Amino acid sequence: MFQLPEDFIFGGATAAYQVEGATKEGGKGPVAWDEFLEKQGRFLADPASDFYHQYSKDIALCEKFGVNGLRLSIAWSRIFPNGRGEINQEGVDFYHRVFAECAKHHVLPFVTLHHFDTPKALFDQGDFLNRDTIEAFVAYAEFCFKEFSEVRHWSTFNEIYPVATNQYLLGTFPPGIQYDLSKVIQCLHNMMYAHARVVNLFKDSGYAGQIGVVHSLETKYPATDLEEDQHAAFLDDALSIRFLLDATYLGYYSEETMRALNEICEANQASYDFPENDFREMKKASHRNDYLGINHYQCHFVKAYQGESAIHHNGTGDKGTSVYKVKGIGERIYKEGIERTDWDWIIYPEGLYDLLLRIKQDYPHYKQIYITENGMGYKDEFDNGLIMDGPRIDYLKVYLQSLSKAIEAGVVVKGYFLWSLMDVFSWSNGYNKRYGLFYVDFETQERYPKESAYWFKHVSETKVIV
Ligand code: BGP
Repeated sequence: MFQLPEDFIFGGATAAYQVEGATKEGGKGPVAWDEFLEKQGRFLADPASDFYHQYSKDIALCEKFGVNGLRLSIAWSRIFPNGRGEINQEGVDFYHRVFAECAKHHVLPFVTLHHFDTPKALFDQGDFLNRDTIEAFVAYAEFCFKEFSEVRHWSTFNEIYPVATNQYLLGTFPPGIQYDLSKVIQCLHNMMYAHARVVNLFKDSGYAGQIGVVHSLETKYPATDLEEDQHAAFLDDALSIRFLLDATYLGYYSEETMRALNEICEANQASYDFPENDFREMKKASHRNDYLGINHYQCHFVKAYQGESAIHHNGTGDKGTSVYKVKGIGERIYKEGIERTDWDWIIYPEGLYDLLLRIKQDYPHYKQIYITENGMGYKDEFDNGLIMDGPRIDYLKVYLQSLSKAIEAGVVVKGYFLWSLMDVFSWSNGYNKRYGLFYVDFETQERYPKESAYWFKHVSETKVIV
């Protein structure tokens, strides 16, 4: 029997830009996404799930369905429309109302400061490639810590690796640049340094509560036993996992990480600048993280690849259209007999178990882990208010079982946030890739519990995964 601890958080995850809608309402400042999506012309982040107006409905649903934690982010540009300086009181009041509603329904808020939505004013000046953005981020964080004292669980960033790679390698996020490894690496480092600054600020000022960071960690396996494939998996892992965990928990990059990084740079004629002083701050923060948030959906099988970079992002749900080959790193492939979603995300729950055990071994002072995102993108069918999403339940079941095994093996995991609480807007897929426990009719903004919502409620109540 697979079980989860008594005091476990059974949460639902969201992000401001993906649920709030109201992108031009309530004094909110612009973000780069607004213009990027308009130009792309496929879909917009309005209305999304209209959480800006529907939040009390969503939080009431949490309570009803055993969801006792809500992961959400503050939209930086709702607080500081220009990224810094003038404060938008309407935005501040909105989040106070949301947190009050959470308290009323016994739902614990886990708040992320930055979830892919840097204010446009700062983004246009280089986003986190410009070190000035780091200073603005620290000031914004300080404002939030002082203002929102009702929040006790903070995360600095959501998914530093996808920020860097979607912006500068895949080009699926604004500014839409491809294959620029120098920018990828610099962005990773600058954001990890910004994280350290904010952790140190939080601890030095003695704010109540806990602080951590949310990383997207997708386990890498060699496609075969061949030495060259093993090396490709090592390189892919070094850039996407080890670099971030070293920065978070060591405060520097280990020799092995630097070896991989330099090899990748050489192949791509890329370079980086890691100012020596940054490491002082990062080392100080490395033992002060209260928890690690892990977003984990899939794993990758990696094969050696010698050619030029070539990536096709499957943002439509046409199975089999993904291509991911990166010069100097490797090629991600599918494996016969291993299932994947319509968006080509490989379903391999052992990947979560292996990842958790590895963190316990390599970074033993990690303290606590929350799975801050896991879930299945699916083209749900709406049948007169009934949504039978069996494949999603199957997915959740095997991943939660894997998690339960890792806890049994001694990994400290305190909670699990299912992505997503309700159907949301997806950055590069729009509205047909649904993840929610609650189906959203985006025209009427009605919510309908899916079969998975009833299943999740049962698991939350019994702590048994069946
Ligand atoms: C994570 C993000 C979320 C969410 C999720 C699903 O990377 O933190 O914001 O979007 O992935 O991704 P997608 O919407 O591309 O399927």
